[in-house]
Amino acid sequence: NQAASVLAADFGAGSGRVVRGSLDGRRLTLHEVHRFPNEPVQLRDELYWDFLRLFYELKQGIRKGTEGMSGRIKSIAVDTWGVDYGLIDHAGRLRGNPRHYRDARHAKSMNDVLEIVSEQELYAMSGVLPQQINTIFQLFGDLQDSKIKAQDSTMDPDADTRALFLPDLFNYYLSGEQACEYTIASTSGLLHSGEVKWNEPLMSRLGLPASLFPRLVHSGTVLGHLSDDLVRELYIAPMKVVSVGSHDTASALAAIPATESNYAFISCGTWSLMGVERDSPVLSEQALELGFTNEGTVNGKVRTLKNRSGLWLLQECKRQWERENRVHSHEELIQLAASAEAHQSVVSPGDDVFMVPGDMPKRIRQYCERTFQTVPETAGAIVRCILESLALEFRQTLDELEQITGIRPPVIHMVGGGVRNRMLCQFTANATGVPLIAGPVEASSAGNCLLQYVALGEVGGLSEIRDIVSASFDTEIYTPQDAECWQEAYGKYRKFNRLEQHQQ
Ligand code: LRH
Repeated sequence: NQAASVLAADFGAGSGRVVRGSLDGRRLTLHEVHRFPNEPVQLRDELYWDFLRLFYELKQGIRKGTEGMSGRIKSIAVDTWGVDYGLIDHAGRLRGNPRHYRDARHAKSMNDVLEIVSEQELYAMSGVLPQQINTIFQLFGDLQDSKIKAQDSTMDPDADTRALFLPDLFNYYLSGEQACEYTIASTSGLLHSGEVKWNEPLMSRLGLPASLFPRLVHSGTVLGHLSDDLVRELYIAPMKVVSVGSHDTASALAAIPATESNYAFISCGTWSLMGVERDSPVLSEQALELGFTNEGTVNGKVRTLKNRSGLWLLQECKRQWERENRVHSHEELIQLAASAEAHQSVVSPGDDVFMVPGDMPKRIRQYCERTFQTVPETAGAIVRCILESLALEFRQTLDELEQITGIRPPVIHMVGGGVRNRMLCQFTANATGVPLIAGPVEASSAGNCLLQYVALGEVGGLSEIRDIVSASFDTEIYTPQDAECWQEAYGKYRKFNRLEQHQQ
């Protein structure tokens, strides 16, 4: 009597994986069957995702994940990073590769939109913090480049161009069904704040046609079945295609093994998303000023969070050192950081200068020079500076969460790849003065699998998911240490941040 399994495809901005999840009683086990790099392609001054390669990898994953399972895979679901989308024509053909959220065009598109609708209005209407990566700005850029026809242009053969967020695009080519899932759509800036509903008045003000997106569905919806063509091509048994929390962050948060209320979460990978789960969005002026956004959770509620750079700086430094033939393994870098001197310099990891790919060690040095700090020269000093800065930014975010919600979270749950970085976990507990519970690492895949079981009627809902995660994965607790020197470091961090803001 072997348990039925599901396949979860989790696409991150740097790599993707297909995982087979099996629920045996109340225990979920994950088995990674396929892992692959996700490398964007720069084409002149434009940056794209290689969608066809990603779809190829997805098929490889399905093939490997079904091997030897003789029809026991019930379903598949996809989750990806937020905001990006592909355009398809009336016949469902892909109209070019999806743009990358780090494409340089988006800064201009954002400014153009803000001439029509102010930041305050956008925030009040959508609950989403205006950031240049947001779908709303990217789509406006497409409109200006005539990739999308304006709302009032009738008689146009392209009038029924559709936009599908990346997970919805994968689902469409897997199943033939077009739908937008709530959590991924909530990253767009185009929903009514806190509601599962397209914001048509907002779209109309920008000239975006209401027909641009298909219907919205809740997380945990069975969309359809793997298309017959794919079943034949892959030589596998049929399976269902499910929309889970299609935004990777939403899937990751579903897999937080929380037993207490009012906890803060950090979902840490390339990005770090830190916030709290709530029944309704926070839309105050203060929340906007402090940079908080409101996105959707798998149970149709809201996560109020800060969307900031996570391990991106470290990943980019590593890439730069590789280009210079100074290859360091991740473990080596952490060891070097451990022996570097503490609290020498801090940067603001979310600063615009760190946004686009490039020579990150140089940009970090320049940042420190500009702010009259000790300039970190060695790899160890740079890595230490990045990890301390991230931890201090988490401290600031925790304070701000208290300011905007009136509640100080008594504990932090960290999930995602960042959990592997034990130094970052300990620094975060130290900087915030709050215990940190770390794990699971593969939270997005776990959340993805368990939402499929909800859609299949085998798991009851979110609180059952959390129980299963607690029973299935180990977590580690980090207790705060060295309060005094971290408090001092925090004072320094605040000072340099203010200095930076004044100079801009
Ligand atoms: C993290 C993430 C984040 C943002 C970004 C574009 O992987 O999904 O929540 O939306 O990618």
